[in-house]
Order: sequence, then C-alpha cells, then structure tokens
Amino acid sequence: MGQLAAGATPARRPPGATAQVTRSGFIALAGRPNVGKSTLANTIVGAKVAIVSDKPQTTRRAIRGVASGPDWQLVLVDLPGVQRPRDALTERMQQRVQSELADADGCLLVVNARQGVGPGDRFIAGLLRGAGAASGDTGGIPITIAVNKVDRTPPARVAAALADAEELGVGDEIFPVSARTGAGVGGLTDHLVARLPAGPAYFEPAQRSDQKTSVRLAELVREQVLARTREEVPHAVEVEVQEIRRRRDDLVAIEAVLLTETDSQKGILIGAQGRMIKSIGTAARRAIERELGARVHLELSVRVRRHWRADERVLDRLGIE
Ligand SMILES: Nc1nc2c(ncn2[C@@H]2O[C@H](COP(=O)(O)OP(=O)(O)OP(=O)(O)O)[C@@H](O)[C@H]2O)c(=O)[nH]1
Ligand SMILES: [Mg+2]
Repeated sequence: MGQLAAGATPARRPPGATAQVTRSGFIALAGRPNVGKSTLANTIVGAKVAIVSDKPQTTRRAIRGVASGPDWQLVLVDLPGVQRPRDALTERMQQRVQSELADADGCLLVVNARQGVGPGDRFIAGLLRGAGAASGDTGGIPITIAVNKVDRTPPARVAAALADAEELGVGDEIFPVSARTGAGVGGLTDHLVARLPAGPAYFEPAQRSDQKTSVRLAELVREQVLARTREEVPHAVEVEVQEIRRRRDDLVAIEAVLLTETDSQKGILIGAQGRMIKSIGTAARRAIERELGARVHLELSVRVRRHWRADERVLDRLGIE
C-alpha cells in the first residue's frame, strides 16, 4: 500500500506468482452484514484493506487482503454481507458472494456473539452446506467459524453463541474472537494457515490488497460518509475518484465525486453552509494522507445520479462486479 501506482489487477490468482511458499490459499469471509468481517480481515492482514462502519452493507466488492509468512500466504477474501437482493447493486453483491465462495479454498463464517446465532446465520450455513462446502462433504471446502465481538459480550452469552455456532453443523472449529481488540485472532489465523493447501505465493509479500488505488481512496472517502449519515443515505452513496495527480513529490491532488440518488440526499451531504461536505473532506484527506504518505489536496463534489444502484452501466464503471 502507500504507492500511487495502480494496484494489481483483481485476477483471483495472479499470474507470475514466483516466491516459493509451502502453503497458500484463498479464504472467503461469509456472514450477515455488520458482524465484523471487514474488521476481522483488517486485523488478520495487519493493515486496513477494507473500510468499516456501524451501518450494514458497508462492503460492496470482493476485497483480497494478503497476510504472508516465511512459508505461507493467506489471502482473505472480504465479501459483502449475505442479504436478500433489492436492486442491481445488491444483486451483484450477492452474486459475488456466491462466486467467491465457489472458488475459495476455505470459508471463514463470522457470527456476532452479542446478537447470537439467528435465522440469518442459519440461512448462510445452509447456503454453505448446499454449495457442497460443508467440511466433510466430498470435494467441499473447510469452514471455520469466528464468533466475533466477544469484547462487548457477557461470558454467558459468548458461551451460548459458541454452542449455537456448533449447532450450525458446518464448522471444523469455532473461535471466539474480538476483531476490534485482536483477542483470539492469533489462534484463529494459525488455524487457517495450518489448513491451507500446498501452493505458491499469489501476491508479492509487500502487497496487502488487490484493490486499485482509485478504489481504495474512494472507499476512504465513503467511510467518512458512512460515519456521518444514517437511514437511507449511507446506502445511496458511492464515491468515484476521478483524478489523482502528483503535483510535487510531497503533494497529491485528488478529485472525487460523491454520487447520490436524490436532491435531498445531496443536500444532506453538503449540509448547512457546506459543513457536512467539509467535515467529510477533512477526515477523508487525513485518512488518504496516511495511506499515501504524502500531503493531499482533496476536492469533493456531490452529484445526483438517479437510481444509480439500479444502473448496470454505472455499476460496471464503479467496478462493482
Ligand atoms: N465491539 C466490537 N465491535 C466490532 C468488532 N468487530 C467489528 N465491530 C464493529 O462492528 C461494525 C461492523 O463492522 P464491519 O467490519 O464493517 O462489519 P462487516 O461484517 O464487514 O459488515 P458489511 O460489510 O456491512 O457486511 C463496526 O462498527 C465495527 O467497529 C469487535 O470485535 N468488537
Ligand atoms: Mg464489510
């Protein structure tokens, strides 16, 4: 991370992988929206590869996050939460979940300890079983379960969630973890690494994610939108970086557009006297400066694009495939 060069192409298994490692593979993260999949991916990778928010349906693309050791490489595939599709956007998100799960070497099913195991989790376990992915099925991929957010959950409730997770009948092993504090994540990572199949390094060890720079930066802007908006607005906003120009060695100029669906959403994003867009811009600029290791001039604008979530061409352009 931290360079301006476009990231690697998002091919699942990039050609030209050279380094000899003993074990490697792709582990797809499955779970309901908001259970902490992206937070967990970031903690395991040790870098921010995916944005996080307290709103459901934050993640819209499959994001590969790479963790490497001396003789292994674990590629975590962070995915949108499993939900019922409502439009072309959520339809694509669910298609992506299905195709990534079908291609993965293993699955990490994440559930929320605090809320416990519910119908949504059982539905996902059924999907995994139906896809022939349940451990023990012929040709199925191993599934590990992470019971997340134990930092905020009373021990009795954690114990109940662990027992219910076992009842799902799909996991080879169940780990209580806190993606936020890192508790239990080391043991989980060791387990995932130990179960990787033999294989090469698919990514350079220094590469942490497969996302293009323009998308990574757009996501950092969207993260600030998600942190400041509620109800329908977070779901109706996408961010597109239109230009990244290195002005000097230590200064990068970036232009980004916030796409939204209605004039009233546009008004909310701009805010009284432009205060909202200013606050989004200041926080996003700081995040981008950390990411690029350079000073950044960030110019944001807001554009209404009615029904962009139903517009296949817009989704193609945004790289939501
Ligand atoms: N207390 C606590 N909160 C957590 C933990 N992990 C994630 N969260 C919070 O849960 C919320 C959702 O986290 P995300 O990582 O965005 O969840 P996600 O599963 O990727 O969500 P989608 O992308 O919408 O499917 C955020 O507010 C996180 O800070 C944890 O271990 N403990
Ligand atoms: Mg996510």
